Amino acid sequence: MLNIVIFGPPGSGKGTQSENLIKTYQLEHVSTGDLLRHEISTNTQLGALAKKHMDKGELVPDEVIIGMIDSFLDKCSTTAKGVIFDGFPRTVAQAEALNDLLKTYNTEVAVTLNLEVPEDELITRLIERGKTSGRSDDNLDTIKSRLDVYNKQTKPVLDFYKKLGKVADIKGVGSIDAIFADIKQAVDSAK
Ligand code: B4P
Repeated sequence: MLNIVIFGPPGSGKGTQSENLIKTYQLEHVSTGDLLRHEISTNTQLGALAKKHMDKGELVPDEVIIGMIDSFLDKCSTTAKGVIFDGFPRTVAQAEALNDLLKTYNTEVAVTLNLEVPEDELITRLIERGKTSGRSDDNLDTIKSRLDVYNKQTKPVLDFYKKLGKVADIKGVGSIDAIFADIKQAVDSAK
């Protein structure tokens, strides 16, 4: 299986480039952010819990997220050629859990694509998206909290994958197609 983690701060292009990855490699795709927003829009108990955290720019507790990934893998593992993990893992505990879960399917992460984008560009993109997205977390105060949470809780995940030799740094500024060309090169050499 070709398992890819698409990694980066909020607004770095994870969701955007995941769409290109899906088209090119026909892999399964899981976005924890999308799963959580689905729970919120369908008014589930999990959605209510997630909303409390997401509106403040905080991470949703690890056990909730790991449970969602566990059920996702349970449903797709027999047919999938591989999985794109979009916005997951976001903590070292999530990365360790993913390793353990993938081991049970005799597979592992092939590459972590680390999208690098300067903070002022991230803020500009998310404010712009906020004008049309209807997302309650795309406002300046929440964006600043999300960036802070990324630097403190999520960035250490990179060291976890660096120790395993599984990180490809990708310059995430420029045209979506030019960025994807670099992504494709990194994925093809990890295959
Ligand atoms: P996510 O849904 O993952 O949201 P995100 O970080 O903002 O990234 P997204 O993929 O949506 O945006 P993209 O960079 O593609 O998470 C939302 C929240 O859910 C988190 O804050 C957290 O509370 C919770 N959550 C999710 N996963 C979790 C986990 N594992 N553990 C705990 N909590 C979790 O794009 C942003 C914008 O940039 C778009 O408008 C796009 O059009 C634009 N853009 C993209 N590429 C561009 C380029 N090259 N140039 C110009 N603009 C570009």
